[in-house]
Amino acid sequence: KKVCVIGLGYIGLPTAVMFANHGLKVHGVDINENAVKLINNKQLHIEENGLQERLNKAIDEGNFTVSTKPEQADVFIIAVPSPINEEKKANLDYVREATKSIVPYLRNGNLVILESTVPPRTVEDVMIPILEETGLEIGEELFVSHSPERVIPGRVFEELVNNDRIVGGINEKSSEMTKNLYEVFVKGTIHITDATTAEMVKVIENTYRDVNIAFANELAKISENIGVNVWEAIKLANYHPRVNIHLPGPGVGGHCIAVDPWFLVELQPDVAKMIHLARTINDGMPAYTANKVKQLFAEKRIAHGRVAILGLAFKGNIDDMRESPSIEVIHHLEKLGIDYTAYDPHIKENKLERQTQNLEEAVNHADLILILTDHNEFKEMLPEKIEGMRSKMILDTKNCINRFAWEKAGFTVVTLGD
Ligand code: SAJ
Repeated sequence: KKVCVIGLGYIGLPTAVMFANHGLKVHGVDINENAVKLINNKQLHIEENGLQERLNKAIDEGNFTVSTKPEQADVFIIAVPSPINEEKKANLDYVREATKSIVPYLRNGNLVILESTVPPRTVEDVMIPILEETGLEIGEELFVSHSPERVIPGRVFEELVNNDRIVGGINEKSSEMTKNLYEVFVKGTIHITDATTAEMVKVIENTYRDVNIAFANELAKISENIGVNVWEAIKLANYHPRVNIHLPGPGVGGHCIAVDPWFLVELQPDVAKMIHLARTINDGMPAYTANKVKQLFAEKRIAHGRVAILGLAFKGNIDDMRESPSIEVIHHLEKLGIDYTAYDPHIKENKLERQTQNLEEAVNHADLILILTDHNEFKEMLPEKIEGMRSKMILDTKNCINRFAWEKAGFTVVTLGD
C-alpha cells in the first residue's frame, strides 16, 4: 500500500515516518523547498524526540521519498496548518490548497484523510466540493474521512501509538478503510463516528482545556484578592473524585489550545459565549502579569526597575516559542516602560533584542526575576547562586520554585494566584 502525506510539519512528518517504518511506501510532500531538501538529506527542520532515528530508518529502507509534488497513491493524508487570522477567523487556505493539489492524482478506490484540526463541517463543506472535481463518485469511488491528530509535542511517537484515535468517515466504507490503515501502528482504541462529529470532538478537547484554564486563571485572581493560595486550593479540590481543575499561568500559548476555541466562536458567535469569554480571560493574562510587575515595583518604591524574564517557550521543557505568552508579557512590559532581559535555556538562537544566552547575564542588575515557563532548569535553580541583582525579588507565575529556599536566601517571593 502507498500513502502520500501532504504537509511535513510537527504532525505530518512523524506520521509519514511512522507508516514508512511499518513497511508502507510513503511519499511526503511539502511546499517548503528548504524543508524538502533537508529531509532528503536526513536533516530535520523540526525537533521531536525519536524523529531522527525513525527518519533515517525510513529513508535507508527505501520506504520514504519526499518532494514538493504529490504522487499517485492509495491513501492521501492531509496534515497542513489551519491557523486563525487577525479577526480570529479560521484560515482554511492551506487545507483548500492541499486538497486541490491532490485532485490530479486521485483515482478510483483512493482514500483521502484530513488530520488537520478544522472547524466542524470543513470536510463536508470545503473539501468535498473540491474533491468532486475529480469526477469520481464520493463515497463510492473516492473515500473521505477526518482523523484528527491528538498528540502532544515532545511525546508524539508515544502518543501516536498509544492514544485512542477518532475516525470520522463521510460514510461507513470510508471509516472502515481509515481504521484499517491506522491499525498498522495504533495500539489505542480506534473509535468510529462521522466526519463532522470527529471535527467537533477534536475542537472540543482543546476548548475544554482552554475553558478550564480560564476558570483556573479567574480563581487565581479571586484568590489574590481574598488572601488564598489558589494552587493549594486547586490541589485540594482536585482530590474530589469528580473535580479536575487545570492550573493558572501567564497565558495560554501554542497553536492549538489558543486557536481551536475560536472555530466554535466563529461558527456560533451568539451561542458560544462562555468559550469566547474564556479566550478573552486567557488572552488577558499576559497584561495581568505585566501589571503585577508594575504594582510590585510601585510597592517596593523601585523606580526604573528591571525584570529578568525566565522562559520564552510556550510551555515547560520544549523549544517552541510560537504564540508564547512570554512574547505578550514582554510586549506589555514595553508598553508600561519597564526594562527587561529574557533568557530561555531551550531557545538557542537570539530571537529577541534583550535576550541573553545565560542566566548570569539575565539576572545581572535586575530587580525582579519573572518566571513564565516551568522548565526543569528553573525549578532546580539555586537562589544562593543568583548574583548581581539590584533587588532580590522573584515572581513565579507557574508555582514551580521552592518558595522557602528562596525566602531563606533573602528573596521576596510572590506567586501568581497567592
Ligand atoms: N496551560 C496552562 N494551564 C494548564 C495547562 C496548560 O496555563 O493547566 C498552558 C500551557 O502553559 C501552554 C498552553 O496552556 O501555554 C497549552 O499547553 P497544553 O499542554 O495544554 O497543550 P498543547 O498545545 O501543547 O497540546 C494540545 C493537546 N490537547 C489536549 O491535551 C486536549 C494535544 O493533545 C493536542 O494534540 C494539541 O493541543 C493539538 O495539536 O491540538
